[in-house]
Amino acid sequence: MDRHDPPCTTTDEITDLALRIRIGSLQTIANAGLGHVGGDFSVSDILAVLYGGILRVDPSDPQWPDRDRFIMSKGHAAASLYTALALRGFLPESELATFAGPHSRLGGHPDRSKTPGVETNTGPLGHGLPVGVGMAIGARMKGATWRTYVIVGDGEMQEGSNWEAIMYAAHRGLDNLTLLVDRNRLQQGAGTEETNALDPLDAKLRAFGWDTTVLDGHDVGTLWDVLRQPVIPGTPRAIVAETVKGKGVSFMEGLAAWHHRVPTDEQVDQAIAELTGARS
Ligand SMILES: Cc1ncc(C[n+]2csc(CCOP(=O)(O)OP(=O)(O)O)c2C)c(N)n1
Ligand SMILES: [Mg+2]
Repeated sequence: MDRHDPPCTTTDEITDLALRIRIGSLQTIANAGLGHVGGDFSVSDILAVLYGGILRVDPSDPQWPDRDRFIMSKGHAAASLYTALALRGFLPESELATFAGPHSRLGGHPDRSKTPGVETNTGPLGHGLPVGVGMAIGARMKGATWRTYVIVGDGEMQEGSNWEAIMYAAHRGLDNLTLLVDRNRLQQGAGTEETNALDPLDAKLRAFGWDTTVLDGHDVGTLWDVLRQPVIPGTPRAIVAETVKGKGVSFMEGLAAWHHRVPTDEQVDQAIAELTGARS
């Protein structure tokens, strides 16, 4: 093991990291009075697997040229990304308290010029994957072995720019690119299927030439296994991670209203009690 390797060696450690990402995101949002807790909680297990078990990065040298690239294209889930970066050592955990405040390095949406470990600016949906395709092509041109990982929201998959990127990644045979779709079936104010249906999403990705796996996005063991499997040469990889918006908190799960509602102090306490209880 060298200092670039991810820190977790067991699924229990990844599960614990996911819990810390959820609690950190919740407190960050409650403190700032803004954020997107529902989509932070749907993606927390995926972030824990990536930062805990997959990504080779260097918190002491965020621009290390051989690092894996990770793009949180659903940039509204910034609080979970910042928490994951803090827990991996890119930021002091205490800095999370500055989220969205004056002069903070941690804006409401990620900014690569401010936050160590952020690879590209996101927030306007539909741009992270096209940038990731460019990064994967860049790696190929340099003969580099690092991988590019992109998380998109499922509502975000309604953006046409993604489908252009998906088509081109297959055309270029980018087997060094992994797309993870946070398939929580909700977007800002309603369900994805009633707004602009995506199903059958996996069949569409396969038809575009991607090696596609559908799995439970809260099953960290399975996700970790799939991400460590050898790639199919010449084929980009997609994972449709079926998730629940607000996962882990009874009064948030599956409710569009928790897309960007801010919890009260009482709700924060109840949520932490449920999250920590669910672990034992
Ligand atoms: C181009 C663009 N249009 C609209 C928005 C406003 N917006 C922010 S989050 C969101 C919903 C995204 O839904 P989804 O991608 O499913 O994310 P998740 O459910 O994981 O929160 C919208 C419409 C935006 N950020 N960018
Ligand atoms: Mg969604």
